[in-house]
Amino acid sequence: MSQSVAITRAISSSIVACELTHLERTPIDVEKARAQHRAYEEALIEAGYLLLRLDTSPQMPDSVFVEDIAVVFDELAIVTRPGAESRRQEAPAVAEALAAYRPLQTIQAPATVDGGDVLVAGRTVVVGRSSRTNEGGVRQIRQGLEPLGYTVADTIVRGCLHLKSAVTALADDVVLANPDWIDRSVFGRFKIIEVDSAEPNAANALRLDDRVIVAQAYPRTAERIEQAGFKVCAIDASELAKAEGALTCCSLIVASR
Ligand code: CIR
Repeated sequence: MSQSVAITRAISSSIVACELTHLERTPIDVEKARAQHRAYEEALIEAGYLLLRLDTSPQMPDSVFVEDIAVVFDELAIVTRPGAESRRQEAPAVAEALAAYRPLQTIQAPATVDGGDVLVAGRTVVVGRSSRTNEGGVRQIRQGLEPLGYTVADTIVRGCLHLKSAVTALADDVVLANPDWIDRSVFGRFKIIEVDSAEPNAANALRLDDRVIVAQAYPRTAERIEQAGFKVCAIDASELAKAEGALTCCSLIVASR
């Protein structure tokens, strides 16, 4: 496989009935959300990825947030068992797509994991224990990855839905974080770029090979990322944000090997 693949999933007509944890429900314009999602996919193609978009159905309101359904490593992919029951039916199609690229491991009940709670930076993995990811989920991830030489740490998620709402990796040794929502000691070995204090939700950025995709809504944080030497590409994800999703959530990156 010579080109890296980005797996996305279509926006369901029922996205208006998505799961919400920290947000009040506000009307979502499905066509506008689809246009924003297309622009996101185009940004992935422009960055050199082969796009693989999976279908959805009205029974899967949150299907666009494909990141929660798997975590992809060079050696394998872990197919999750999402914390929200409404999302478990999303897994089979994602597993089927990933099976073409990686051996699969699957999180087994009663453990739950949302991919949004799993931060990967090189050989370091940090798993957030949250309303979606439980102790059993952390244990199964550790059992799957430690034999492969990964270091797996865990931390509590507070203030937001997923660990990656609070912190994402911009490089193997750099994270972007909202300092109020993370335990700094867990990220001791990383350089931490803090989001601007006026932009608490800006910590979710999508790291690609040569650039970082950020949300247009957070220009001050984008400037900080740029000043740290990263190439930044900003896209409008405002409609998806109403479904409590951000940028990493909308793709699974399968790196070429
Ligand atoms: C959910 O609550 O599951 C969706 N409405 C949003 C999921 C966003 N995913 C992510 O942050 N990884």
